[in-house]
Amino acid sequence: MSGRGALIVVEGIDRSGKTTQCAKLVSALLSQGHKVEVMKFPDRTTETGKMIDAYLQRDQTLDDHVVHLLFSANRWEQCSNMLENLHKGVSLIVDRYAYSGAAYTSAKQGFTLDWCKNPDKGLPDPDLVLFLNLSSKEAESRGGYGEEIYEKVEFQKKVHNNFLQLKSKQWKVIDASQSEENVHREMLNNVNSVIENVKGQQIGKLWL
Ligand code: FDM
Repeated sequence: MSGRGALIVVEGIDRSGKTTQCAKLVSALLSQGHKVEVMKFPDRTTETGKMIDAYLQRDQTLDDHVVHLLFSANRWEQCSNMLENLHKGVSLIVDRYAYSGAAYTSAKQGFTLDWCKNPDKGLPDPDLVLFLNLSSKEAESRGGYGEEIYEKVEFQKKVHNNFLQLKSKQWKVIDASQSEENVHREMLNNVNSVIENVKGQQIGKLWL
C-alpha cells in the first residue's frame, strides 16, 4: 500500500549505540522491501556542518548560543528535503535530531530547556523517537569517550537527564544495555508498526 513515509528518530547520549543501530535498522527495513533512507545530525558536510565540526573538535571557539543556532540551522537546511522524501513514501531513520539540540545545550550553564527548544519549533515532527537509554557510567565503560568537546561523563549525565525531560507520547525508551541483537529487534518491532500506522496521517510540526 502506498502512503507517506515515517519519520523515525534515534536519540541517546554518546556511545549508546545509535549509529550501529541505525545502520542495522535501515538494512532490515530495506530487506523487508521498504523505501528508507538514513540521515544524521549534525550533517558535517554543509557550511553550517563544517563550523559545527570545527567547534566539536576544538579547532574553533564559538559562543554557546551561536553553536546552538548552528545545530538548529543545520536541521532546517534539510527540512524541505525531508518533507519531499516523506511525501514520496520514503521513511527516514534519523540519527540525532532536535532533542539532542535541546538536551546538549541545556546541559550548559545558563540555558533553559525552553529556550533551547525554540529554534527547532516547526520542524517535521517525528512519528517515533527511539531513545536508547544507557547511563553515562555504562556508556563510558564501553571504551571511554573520544576527544570531542561534549565527551565527558559529568556532562553526559546532565544530557541524559535532559533527554528524559523531553519524553513525549511518540517516545519509546529502549534499554540499550541489552545485547545489540535484542535492542535491534525491539527497535524494528516499533518501527514496523509505525510505518504501517502513519500512511494516512499528516506530518506534524515539532513542539507546536
Ligand atoms: N549535538 C548534536 C548537539 O550538541 N546539538 C545537536 O543539535 C546535535 C544534533 O554534537 F556530542 C552534539 C551531540 C554530540 C555531538 O554528534 C556530535 P555525533 O552524533 O557524535 O556526530
